[in-house]
Amino acid sequence: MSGTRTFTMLKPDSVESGNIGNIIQMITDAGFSIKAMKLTQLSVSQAQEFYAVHAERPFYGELVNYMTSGPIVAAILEKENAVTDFRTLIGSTDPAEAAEGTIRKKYAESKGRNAVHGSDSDENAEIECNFHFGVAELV
Ligand code: DAT
Ligand code: MG
Repeated sequence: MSGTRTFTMLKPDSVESGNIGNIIQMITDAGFSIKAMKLTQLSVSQAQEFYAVHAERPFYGELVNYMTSGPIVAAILEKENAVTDFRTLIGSTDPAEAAEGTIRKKYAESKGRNAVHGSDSDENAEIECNFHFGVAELV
């Protein structure tokens, strides 16, 4: 059975460009409820750990630099089929390939600076929620 929680980050480009209000509106309009949310900034070691699965990829250094370049908004979202439905809402990694009406189509600048993160499986959603939030931070 599909899980009901996913994890998101509104990435540094979204905060910098003043789009976090619009993006949160899209998320709640799509039926997600916010279980936890904070403005924070990743350290280099946190970004390296979060994206460890990509450590061998050529863009890893650029990705870590970018994700630590400014504040992000981290959040836990709840909805039926949260992981799948949120991946649909955000659209393809590359905004040039993202469907109309998706967050990345509207707000992402490029494949690297792509506005928003969404967990790719229920297992990773749980790991990522726990990475950023403690039990006391959940409402
Ligand atoms: P997604 O964020 O859609 O799950 P991913 O897990 O494949 O995509 O990659 C993680 C992030 O790494 C992605 O959001 C942006 C960056 N990235 C991926 N492929 C890239 C590439 N070819 N060039 C630059 N950055 C890339
Ligand atoms: Mg991914």
